[in-house]
Amino acid sequence: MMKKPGMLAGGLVGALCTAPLISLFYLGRELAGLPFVPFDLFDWATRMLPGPVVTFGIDLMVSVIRALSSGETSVIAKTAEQLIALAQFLVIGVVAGMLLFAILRMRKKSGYLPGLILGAFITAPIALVSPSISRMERTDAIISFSWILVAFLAWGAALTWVYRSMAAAGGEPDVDDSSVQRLGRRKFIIRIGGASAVITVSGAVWAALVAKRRERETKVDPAALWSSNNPLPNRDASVKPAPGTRPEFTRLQDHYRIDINTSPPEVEGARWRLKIGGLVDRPLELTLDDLRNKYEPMHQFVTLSCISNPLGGSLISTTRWTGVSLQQVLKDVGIAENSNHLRIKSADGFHEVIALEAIRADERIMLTYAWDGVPLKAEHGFPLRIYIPDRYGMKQPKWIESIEAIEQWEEGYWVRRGWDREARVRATSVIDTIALNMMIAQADETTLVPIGGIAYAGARGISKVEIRVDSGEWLEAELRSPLSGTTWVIWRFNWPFKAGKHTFTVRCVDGSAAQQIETEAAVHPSGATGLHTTAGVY
Ligand SMILES: Nc1nc2c(c(=O)[nH]1)N[C@H]1C(S)=C(S)[C@@H](COP(=O)(O)O)O[C@H]1N2
Ligand SMILES: [Mo]
Repeated sequence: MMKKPGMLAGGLVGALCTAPLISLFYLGRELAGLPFVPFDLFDWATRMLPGPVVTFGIDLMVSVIRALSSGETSVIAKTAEQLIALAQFLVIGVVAGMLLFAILRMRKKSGYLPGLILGAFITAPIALVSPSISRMERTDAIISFSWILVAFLAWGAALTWVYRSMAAAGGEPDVDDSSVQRLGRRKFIIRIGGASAVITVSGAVWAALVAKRRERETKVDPAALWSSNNPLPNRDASVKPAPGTRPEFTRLQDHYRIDINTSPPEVEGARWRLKIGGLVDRPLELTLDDLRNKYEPMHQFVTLSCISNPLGGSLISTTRWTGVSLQQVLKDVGIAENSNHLRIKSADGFHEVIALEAIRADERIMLTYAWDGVPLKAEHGFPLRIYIPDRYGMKQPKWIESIEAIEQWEEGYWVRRGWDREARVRATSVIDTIALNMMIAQADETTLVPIGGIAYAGARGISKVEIRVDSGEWLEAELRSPLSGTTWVIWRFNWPFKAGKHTFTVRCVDGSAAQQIETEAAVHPSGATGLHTTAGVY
């Protein structure tokens, strides 16, 4: 006679029942926009964990990615996050399976009640913490809650059924299922594994096909992009980028992405309203069309950088932003005398606070609804985000839902988690290329090798870039006139080639004559500083 199945079996069966559950949630999301629980749980955890832990996790992930690959850090980071979220959920399933088997083992009769109770017990906290449910309208939230409840009840029942089948072989009196007896426990588990794999894979494939189709449908037509139809304003600039320098204008699909969401919040444009309230004379609700049509559109070439961008990193991009000056919109609401700040809240629970003084002083601060001539992509903040010159991305909410005029300054999302209050962009310069394959022969028999890259100092602009070869003198590079006063500047230095092992170092001076900080500092808490170098045998 076989023994009752124990915790080890519980863990295994937990995994085998949780994998199809993940697939089912994926299908639910793609077919009906229901919450994808594994990501919700992960997102909740990142919002709840103490700031230093999250920061450590992000830093670690960015360094591992940079050490292991040359791909786009932000894309790989999102994928890694998603895999961690799935693993986390699977582990919860394993632990719950162990727990359930342990409980069932202790009971004389293994009815379905403990499994159902476990399913319900798991649902309650998940539904409570799910950031996607908390963002929903009431009825949608109820539907989503019910879906999660039913899914977990089914999961609890499935686990129990497997337990009972296995226990039957162990001679449990009230269970008369003899299939396990016939098959043997090992074969039975293999069958369960097979069924689990079939459901998991077919569900995931179906969901992926639905997702692919929607992606095709919502794909932006390249012909609609501003950059497909217009030359860049500095096309005639005399300084040409050294071959191999990153594109001066980042293609939309290549723009880095960083936010606190494993998958971006999906905001429905037609139902969305920008609510402006708090200490104002006339609270306002604006539709997307109001923003597009009632106000003079404003276009700005903008370089956006993440404060977590390491020295020479790829979390920095440039495109053309379109929106309305916040000054214009605020005129219509009438800010009350006693109001000093605006609190901006986003659909994902992110928030930031900006001083009204800063807005009054800078008409470039802009509510942005389009990038490169088309509506913002979901992951970049559709329908509305803000642009604040000279600040890192952490100060600039995407997916904006409301703006409230308030009296006192408050900490924003990342400030509360230990990052810089101002998050003013620190000057940085980067070597992108030593273009050895593009040597320029000179009349005097020397050869020049173009070296190039970018320099960026927020809205302060760049006044000088210098290059040092090995421990030689600092030599001035040429500056290409930039797309605007707030974008990165492309620099180029024609290096008189000398074969051998060399180290190249770059530094810059910003538009207010301040030298780039040479002391090395990590990204936390105020952005990376230090000089970028490239070394090799040439
Ligand atoms: N609502 C919301 N806005 C946000 C964030 C976020 O997590 N949620 N992340 C910020 C950070 S840290 C950066 S660097 C920029 C990145 O914008 P992008 O992903 O469009 O490049 O968005 C900012 N705005
Ligand atoms: Mo960021």
